Order: sequence, then C-alpha cells, then structure tokens
Amino acid sequence: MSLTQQVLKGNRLALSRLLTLVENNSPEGRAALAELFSHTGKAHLIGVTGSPGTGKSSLVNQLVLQYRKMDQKKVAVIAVDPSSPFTGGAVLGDRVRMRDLSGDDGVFIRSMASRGSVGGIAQTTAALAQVFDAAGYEIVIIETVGAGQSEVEIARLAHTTLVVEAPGLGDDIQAIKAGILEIADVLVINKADRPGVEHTERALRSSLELARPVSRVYHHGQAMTVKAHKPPPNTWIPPINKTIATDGSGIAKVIESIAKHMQYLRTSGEWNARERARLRSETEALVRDTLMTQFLEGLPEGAFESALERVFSHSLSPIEAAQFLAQTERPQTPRATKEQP
Ligand SMILES: Nc1nc2c(ncn2[C@@H]2O[C@H](COP(=O)(O)OP(=O)(O)OP(=O)(O)O)[C@@H](O)[C@H]2O)c(=O)[nH]1
Ligand SMILES: [Mg+2]
Repeated sequence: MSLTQQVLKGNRLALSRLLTLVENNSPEGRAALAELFSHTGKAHLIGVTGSPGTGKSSLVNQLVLQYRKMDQKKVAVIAVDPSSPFTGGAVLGDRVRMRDLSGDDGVFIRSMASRGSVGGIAQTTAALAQVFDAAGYEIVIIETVGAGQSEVEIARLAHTTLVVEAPGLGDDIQAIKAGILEIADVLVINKADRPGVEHTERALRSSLELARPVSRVYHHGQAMTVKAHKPPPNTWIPPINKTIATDGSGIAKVIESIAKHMQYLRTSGEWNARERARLRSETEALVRDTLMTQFLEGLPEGAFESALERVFSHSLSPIEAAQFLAQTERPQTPRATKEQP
C-alpha cells in the first residue's frame, strides 16, 4: 500500500512520515499532496494567535479536549513557531501543556519551526493542514506566536482566527500595534483569573468600536460622528470571550463562538469566497513558479546571471533586463538535454 493510501486509512505512523516529507518540500511530499487533494476541503481550519505567553497552547489544549468530549471529532494541532529556528523548546513546553491529549487516537499534534521566508511558513502550514484534512481531521488548529506578517498570512489560511490576549501584558493592547486585531474573528481574553481583565476588555472593546463603521450626523450645526446603531446585516462582529485555560473556564463559550462564526461563513457565502481566494492565490503562485522555471531553463547558459550583473552595475534596469531576457534567442534544445554526454 502506498504512503498516501496508508494515510487515508488512518495509519498514524504513515501520517507522521508524510508530514515530514511535506514539511521538507520533498518531491515525494509534493506528489502525495497532489494525490491527496481530492480528499481535502472538509476540515475547519482554526488559527490561534497572540503575543508570547498569553496562553495559546493551554487554550488549544482545552479546545481539543472539549471537541473530543463533545462529538468525537478528529482534531489536529499544528504549532508554528516563526521566531525559533528549532522546534526543541516549543515542543517541550507544549508537550507538558498538551499532555492531557496523549494516548487519544483522534488527536494529532505537530510542531513546526520556521524555515526561511514568511511565505515559506504559510505555504508549509497550508500543506500540512491539507494532509490533515485529507486524513480525516475535521478540526485543524494552527497555533502561532503573534509576531507580524506571518500571522496575517496564516490567518488568511484559517477559516476562523482566534486572537488571544491576556491582562497586564505591557498593555494597551499590543495587538493593535501589530494590526492583529484586524484578523480576529473571535477574541479571547485568557488568564481571566488575573487582575486587570476589565481593563483589557475595555481596551479591546473600544478598539473594536473604532474599527466599526461610523456615520456622520449634524447636531446644532456641528458635525459629529456616531457609531452606526446597527451594523449592516451580514457583518461579523468578533465576540470577546474570557477564559482561564488552566482550568477550562469559558472554553465552552469559545467553542460556541467558533461554531457561530462557521455558521456565519456558510450562510454569508464567505466560506466559498475564502476558499476560492485561497485556492486561486495558491494556483497563481504555482503558475508563477512554473513559468519562472521554464523561462530560466530555456535561456542560454549564463544569460540570466550576466543580465543580473548589468543590473547590479546599474547599466541595465530590472525592466530592461527582463525585456532583454524575454527577447533573447533560445537554444533549440533545452540546456539540460544539450549538456548530456
Ligand atoms: N493564571 C493563569 N495562567 C495561565 C492561564 N493560561 C495559561 N497560563 C500559564 O501561562 C503560561 C504560558 O502558557 P502557554 O499556554 O504556554 O502560552 P503560549 O501563548 O502558548 O506561549 P508561547 O507559545 O510561548 O507564546 C504557562 O505557565 C501557563 O500555565 C490562565 O488562564 N491563567
Ligand atoms: Mg505556545
């Protein structure tokens, strides 16, 4: 039986091996992804992001426990650590916090360290999520540290994004600075057992209001802005949920918010729109890669490098270089064939 067939049959060891192949972007991994694609499109991808130490892993642990208790859905967790070149530390910490999940065959946890570019992380995460989706994991949770661009990329991948805050973390909401609030579908204030929860909640609410559409009215001849009384129908306003991830308080409400968001995505047509946008940009990126490879392979040996040298010395602009290369006469046979003995 092939590796992909074993994965589809639910073999965990095969799944683990395939995830490694995919993470390393190996040819076998890419071939397997292509084979598995027709089995994907069913999973609910949930992103969990927020500043370091807000309790994301603890929260994910609780969410998984709850999903398992509720309706026995298979749940996968991808823990992404964009800041660290090694998984070591993160894995150890997360293992402790997610130990309640070990021994459950319906749960699979995978840690991933960053490799190079931001686009790389998002692409690899997407690929791993596809494998889990094909393997029948109905819920795929992606945990990532809120550190900037990579979260936005990963949020674009997730259907529902949870942004986790905690009271007293250097306030007034690191999230706003990082622009992370804009990607939130559900807001979670974790560590609700700590002082300062009300303050965090107020700050979050006011920044949410700021983001909401306003209308202008005139009062005694003076222009005033007021909040629109009712948001236009079919807009999603991120709910704020308070949790204590260490004892599970408030988790049921978060699950409810996630379910409501899912329902909103389905009824508003947003689910389809997101899926199409995601698949389109993935396809476009691959077309670009393919064309680039074909283009470079078709050029005479060294033509690209020598054009680049002229760009470096500013005797040719990048646009001129591209035009020049596009017009360069191509050898009849591809270089690879010509070079063969
Ligand atoms: N008091 C309290 N502590 C919590 C709560 N949730 C998590 N913690 C603790 O906060 C610390 C960090 O929790 P993690 O779950 O590792 O946080 P994280 O956001 O995943 O951290 P990174 O992945 O390192 O960014 C741990 O010591 C947890 O036990 C909570 O609700 N209340
Ligand atoms: Mg963590």
